[in-house]
Amino acid sequence: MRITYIEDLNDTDRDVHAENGNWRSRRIVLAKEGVGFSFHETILYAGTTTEMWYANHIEAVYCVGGTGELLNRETGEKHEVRDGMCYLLDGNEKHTLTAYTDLRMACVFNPPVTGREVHDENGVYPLITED
Ligand code: 9YT
Repeated sequence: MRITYIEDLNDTDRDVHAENGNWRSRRIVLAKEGVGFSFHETILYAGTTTEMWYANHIEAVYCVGGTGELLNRETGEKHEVRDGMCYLLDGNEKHTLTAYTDLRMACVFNPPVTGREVHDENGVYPLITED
């Protein structure tokens, strides 16, 4: 059993800040844990809008705080984001998150993120696997 207190990840290599300052993500479970998924807490800062596209990963996101809006860029549909809202990107959908207040999101990725991914020019994380 592994126990993590989120504050213990602060300022470690599991504490990742977006280059554009839109979000911070603390990676609680990574590929190196070898359990088949990664688990992150992501804070998207109030007033920001972030385009995302996880072409190589399935992601589930559960909002546990804040308010905002999710746009499915493939259908044009918009959805209210608030505590208790979950979205599953089971079709690798391109999407955009707007944070009205700080959004606190619990995120699961399959395959797991290693921690070495960098967004490419399309906002995609490459598929990297642990040896
Ligand atoms: C809300 C969301 O999609 N978070 C994704 C994870 C975050 N970009 C990260 O940990 O890299």
